This record gives sequence, C-alpha cells and structure tokens, in this order.
Amino acid sequence: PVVIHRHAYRPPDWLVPTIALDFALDPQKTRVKARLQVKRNGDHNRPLKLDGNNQKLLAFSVDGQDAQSQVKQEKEGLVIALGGEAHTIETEVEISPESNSQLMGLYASSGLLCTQCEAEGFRRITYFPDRPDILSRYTVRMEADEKAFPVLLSNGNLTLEGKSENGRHFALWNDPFPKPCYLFALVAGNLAAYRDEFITQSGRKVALAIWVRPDDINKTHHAMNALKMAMAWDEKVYGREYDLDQFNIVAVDDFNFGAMENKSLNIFNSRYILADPDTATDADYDAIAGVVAHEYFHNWSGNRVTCRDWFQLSLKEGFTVFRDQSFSADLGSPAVKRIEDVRSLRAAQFPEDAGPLAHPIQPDSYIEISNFYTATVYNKGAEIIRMMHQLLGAEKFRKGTDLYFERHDGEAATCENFVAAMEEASGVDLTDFRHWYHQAGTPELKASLKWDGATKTATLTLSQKTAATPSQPEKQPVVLPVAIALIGKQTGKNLIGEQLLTLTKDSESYRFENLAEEPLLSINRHFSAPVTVENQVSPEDLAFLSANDDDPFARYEAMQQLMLDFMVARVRGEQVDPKTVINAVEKTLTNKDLDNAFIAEAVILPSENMVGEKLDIVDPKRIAEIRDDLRKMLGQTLEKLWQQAYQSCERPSYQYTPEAVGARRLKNVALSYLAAGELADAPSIAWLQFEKADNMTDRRGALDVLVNGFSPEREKALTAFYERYKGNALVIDKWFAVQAFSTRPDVIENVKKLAKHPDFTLKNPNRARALIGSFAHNARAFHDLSGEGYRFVTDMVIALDKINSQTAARMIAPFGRWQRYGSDRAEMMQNALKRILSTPDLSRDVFEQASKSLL
Ligand code: HT7
Ligand code: ZN
Repeated sequence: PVVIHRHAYRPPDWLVPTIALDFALDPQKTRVKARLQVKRNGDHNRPLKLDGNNQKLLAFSVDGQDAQSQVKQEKEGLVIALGGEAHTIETEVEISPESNSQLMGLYASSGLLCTQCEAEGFRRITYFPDRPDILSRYTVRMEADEKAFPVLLSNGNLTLEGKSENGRHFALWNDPFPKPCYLFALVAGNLAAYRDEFITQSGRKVALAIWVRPDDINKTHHAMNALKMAMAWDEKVYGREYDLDQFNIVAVDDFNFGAMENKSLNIFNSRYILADPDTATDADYDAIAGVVAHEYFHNWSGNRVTCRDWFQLSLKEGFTVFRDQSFSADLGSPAVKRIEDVRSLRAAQFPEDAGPLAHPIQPDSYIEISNFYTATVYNKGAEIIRMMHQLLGAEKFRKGTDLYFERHDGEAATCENFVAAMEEASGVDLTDFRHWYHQAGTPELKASLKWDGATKTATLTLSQKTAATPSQPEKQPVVLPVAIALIGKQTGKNLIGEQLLTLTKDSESYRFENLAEEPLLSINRHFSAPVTVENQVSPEDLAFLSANDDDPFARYEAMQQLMLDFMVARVRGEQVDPKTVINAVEKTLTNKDLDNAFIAEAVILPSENMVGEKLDIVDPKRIAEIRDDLRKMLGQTLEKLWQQAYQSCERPSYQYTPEAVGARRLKNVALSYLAAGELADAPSIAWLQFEKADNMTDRRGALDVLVNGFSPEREKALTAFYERYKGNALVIDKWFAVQAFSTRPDVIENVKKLAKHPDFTLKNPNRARALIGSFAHNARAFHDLSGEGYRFVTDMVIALDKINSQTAARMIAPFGRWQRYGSDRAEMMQNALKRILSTPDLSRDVFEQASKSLL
C-alpha cells in the first residue's frame, strides 16, 4: 500500500474555482453529472488528475468536446493532459447508494439518501481532485422521486425547487462560500423538521432546522437548545457569528462517526441528536450538547478556515474539541467537566500514546487517513491548545484566535499558521512549544518537594521524560505549564495561591521561601499539562489532599491516586491496609460542601486499565479481582453511607437540571457500591429502581448493576428492557452494550449468542460498536485465558472489514497492546493480528492498523 508523507506536500497543479453538480437520485442507480471549471495553478505542464473510485464513468468531455478516448482511466482516478490555462471538464458517472455499505460517499440509510465526504468520500461520488486545499463554489441540482424523497437538502441556500416528470421533483442549492469537497453534503428523504431561529449579534435572522424521521420529532428539543446556546457562546467567547441564512442538521441511523460539519448542513449519527428522558441518559444529553456544539463551532474552526492537507487535521479537530470542552464547562460544572475529559483522555489517548499506534498530533505519514481520526489528534490536540491558552492567558489567546481567523479566512491553513498567529498576537515565544506537534508519547513528570524546617523553605524539583515511541527513539523536552500550589500540612491552607511553573528543560528546581508551615504539593492542578505525574506521596498525605486541596480537580486526583496506589500494591502482592482509602471515601461522601456530581466522580475507582498501565505485565483477571475486592470492601464498610446517599438523591420526579443530574449520578454510583458489597437486598433495590424509573439514567443504572449478578431480577430486567424498547435502535444498542460489559464469567458465551440475535447486524456501525466494541473493552472477558475473547473479536473484525472497513479498523487497537501481557496472552493476541493480516482482500484501513499493531 502507498504511504503518504507529511513532507511530500505540494500545492495542487490545477484549481477548481467552481463546480456544478446534477444528481438524478435513485437508491439503486444514481447518475451524477459534474461540470468543473479548472484553472492551471502555476507554470507547469502536468496533466489534470481526478480522484475517483467505485463509480462507472459514462461520459467525459473537455470544453464541450467528448474526450473519452483521451482520458486515462487508472485504478484510483482519471488523468487528462490539458493544453490551456483554464478548461471546462464535464463528467457523468453512475453510482449505487444502496450497495454502499462503507457509508462513505453517497449511501442509503433507513430509506434516506445521504453523504459522508470527509475525509476522502467525495471521490466515491464523482471524479474530482479530492484534497482539502482545493476550494470551490458549489451549485447543486438534485432530483428524486417526490414520494420517497420529499425533502431535498444540500449546502448553502435553496434557490429553486419544483416538479419534474414521472412523479419526480428537484431542488437547486447554491453555496456562496468556497469550500473543500469534504464539506459537500446532500440529503434526500422523508424527513420532518423541528424549526427555530437565532438572531445573530449583528441582528441577522438564521432559520434553524433539525431534520429527523417524523416519529422522532419530539426528541430534537435538547439538540436545538444546545445549538442556540452554542451559537450565542461562539459570539461571546470568540466573536464568531454564523454566516448564512439557514442552518440545517439531519440525523441518520447509519454513520461511521459522531457527526459531520458539512457547510450549513451538518449530518449527525442519530445518537447525538435524539433524546428524551425515557430513552436517553444524562450522559447522552451531555454528549448531544457537546457534539452539536462541536459541529457548529467547525463553521469557523474547520470550514471558514480549513486544513491545507490531512496532516493538519488537528488544526480543526484539536481546536474544536477545546472549544466544545470549554463550552460544556461554561454550561455546567467546570470541575466535573474537566474530570470527565481527563478520564476519557486517560482511557483512550494515553494507551494510544504508549502503544504501537502512537503518533504525534501531526503524524508523519499514513496509509489510510481515516485511521488518524484518533484520540491523539482530537483530545491530545485539544490539550495542546489548552496549554497555549494557559501560557498566553485568556486575553492574548483571544487576540491570537482573532488574528488567525482574520488572516486565514477562506483559506486552507496549517497548524504552523495557527501557532504563528498566536505568537504574533501575544508576543509570547512559542518556538519550543512547537515540539508538541511532532512528538508522540505522554511525558512523565517527576516531582519531588524537599522541606527545610530551619529556613522554612521548600524546594520543588520537576523533571520530565518521554519514553521512546515507534520511529521516535529520542525525545526532546516539551514545554509544560505546571499549575501548582503548596497546601499546609497542618492547616490545609493554600500557602502560595496557584502558580504556573513553565518547565522547558529536562529538569528544573524552584524555591518557595517564608512558608508558614510544612507544605504538601498540589501538582498539575486542573490537569494543566497532559502528562503522567510521578510523585511519591504517602497514603495519609493523599487522603489529606483529597479532603483539603482548594482545587477540586486536584482533590479528585489525590483520591484517585490513593485508590490506584492501593490497588497496584495489592496486585503486586503487597500487604496494604485499606483503612486510609475507606476513610477518605467516607470523608468525601459526608462532606456537605461538595456537590453530588463531584462526589460521584471522586468515589469511583480508577478503571482496571488504569491499574494495568502502572504494571510491567498486565494480568487482567488479577486486576479485576483486586478491584472487585476493594469495591466490595467499600460497599460493605460504608453500607449505611451508600444507603443514605442513595436516599438523599432520590427525587419525586424527573427534571433535567444540573442539580438533578448530579443527584442521579451519585444515586447510581451508590447503587453500584451497594451491589458490589453483595448485600442481599441489592438486586431488589436495583429492580425496584428499574421498575419505577421515569428516566433512562435510572433504568440503565439499575440494569448496569443487575447485569453483573446472577439474581432472577437480572433476566427479568433484561427482558423487560428489550420488550419496552424493541424497535428503538438507539436503546437496543444500550441493551447489547450493557451485556457486553458484564463482569460475569459467562459474558463471552452470551456475547456470542447476542451476535446471532435477530437484531444484531454488522451493517449498522452503532450496533457493531455496541456489541463488539464494548466487548473488546471489557478487559477481563476480552483477555480470558481461553482465548475465546480474542477469537470472537478477530472473527468479527474480518467479517466487518468486508462491509465497513473504517469501523472494523477501529476495533483492532486492543490487540496492539500485546507487549504488555504475559507470553500466553501476548502470543494469542499476535496470532489474532496475523490471522487478520492473512485474510485475502484486506482493506487498507485494517491492514494499516493490524500491521502496525504487530510491530
Ligand atoms: N470532522 C468529522 C469527521 C468525520 C469522519 C471522519 C472519517 C470517517 C467518517 C467521518 N464522519 C465524520 C467529525 C468531527 O470531528 O466533527
Ligand atoms: Zn470535529
């Protein structure tokens, strides 16, 4: 397979200032006519190359003359020599949306026709130079059967619609903003709109519509509210106003990703739009608001200023994730939001950075760009923007983004353009900071604090080290903004306020004088740098910090560290006393100054994977036993407190307010501890909650607990849940996922049975992820020594690759961590990868992930 290198970038030989598309839509056979105005870019005599695959070429002409005999058809496109400076190229192709199971290009989903073009889907619709640095003005004509496809949408403004022959109708759309082809979109189908409007800061009225299946119209209100809040927030915080008269969102059931920011026509996986209390959990509500905001924010960070090439992906994605995270933080509790974001960074990105698929946020090369829509490019990318925000301060950061948007509006830009704008607007030198863009791996930050009682002076030594990653054996020090405080060991007072230390070298020392008392170190407050911290602190001091640190995130961290150290010591066979952990949990649970949402986050144990990351050789079974043991101990010892918490969080009826969401969160955490304590009445409490729940958070919380046990209530609840929601795909996804995540030893047999359930299909990515993706992240089951877990996921990846290679490729990463396991498991994991690689006609996507995972 061809490897694309970052340094091989060359400007395009030909530009395409305008394109007119004409679609004769039909699920089986769609005809696409395209008229491209092409313009030579620079002084050269190279031919015009048009990317294209999966389509039948019916006609090709240059300047109105048939040129089928001159055009060279290659495997991945067309090549034609052109004599002049500007020409008109016309093509006609036939494509089949219905047989497009890859869900890239134009495809059918539950009776709709829709497109997905990022990253390289446009070439599956028509022949075109499919690269993001070619910006074109689009006019689109679409025609379809009026009964089957009454709604016809594309980017920009609707300029004309009307009837044509044979029960067909048409619509004409015109997008005034030049855009790369990955932002092109079209939707046709029987859709209903939930409408609203937004008045921009300059007084322009924007018509908003969320298009869904008519039955789902009442599930769109939350998404619409989120959209309006996001529009107002972007004006207030970034000065960015919406630029067209319409903004449309469409929800589709079959989608490879979360959503897509096509200019003025965002297309969403329906799981990130549809919500009502009966079917969506509080976590779903949060995710919907976050993704709606994310896609909307792309209108500036991604669309008005786009990416020059796909190595710049983090330019739009890292920045936009930072923007959506800040939006959600402003909407609710910033501390809880930060905890959630850091938890997912640690769960998804840290392992990626520590394994064979590690890459910088600007990768050096790729085989298939779809494999680089990763936690690194997105979430580590966001952390890197966040660090710039800290180093510059909010005001200069805003000056930097203003300059960036102004300077590059209407352009395809680079990450370097962004950093340069930040640097220029702020006057802060970011030379060394740029290493973050090209260096993979999570830095380890070592901290040691020495106290001199005689002089009342503390000396803090910070040092950093980044372990080697594939193809990067040597690492340079990176710029680390480390927020610290010193907390008095007696009084619990913050002795120095918060200080931002900027570590730029391998190691540096800092002195703090005239301290009133011996201090404890509060480090990497609010997770100021995306690092792991190595800091020898006793369990007693961690417990003290967990109760006294004035930064809520640091309190959470101290608690997590305390629990993690305990579990790691137990896995290593050390005799450690759980008393300090139990007391710290008790103190947090009974602290009246803390809100429920925070308490819930703080008392959840670090995941099994987090424990595994601390060990040289991972034994998932032993880790699970130790973690279960601690949960049981906490459940039993603090039974009364869990019961109190549970009762105090009960509410007479469902409300969607931050207070009510926090209460439900703590209530369900308390329930899970009661169940972990194996208390005789836990299943009946859970069943009662399940039965009388007036919302999905409580129903799902009860099911999560029951599914791990052997009580008769388990089967009752699973059956009742299925019967209640059959036909509702998004909820049935939960039913599959809950079972795939079960901690019961028979989970593998059950999952294999579920793969044969009439509702299971590999064709729908949400369903495939719900069962296989969830199971592959159920460490104790996936890594079962029988090898059955590996075998099952391997079979599924091979089968899924034929249908949807992008989705299949995303399931390979867990195998790539084989080096971390004992030889018995490692060998089976390697064999699984080899079996995948020996499959005939493997996709580029799966080949890249599996071959890199074996190294
Ligand atoms: N920018 C969007 C990326 C995306 C995507 C990428 C590969 C394959 C399918 C896809 N669907 C959407 C999502 C976002 O970050 O907003
Ligand atoms: Zn994005």
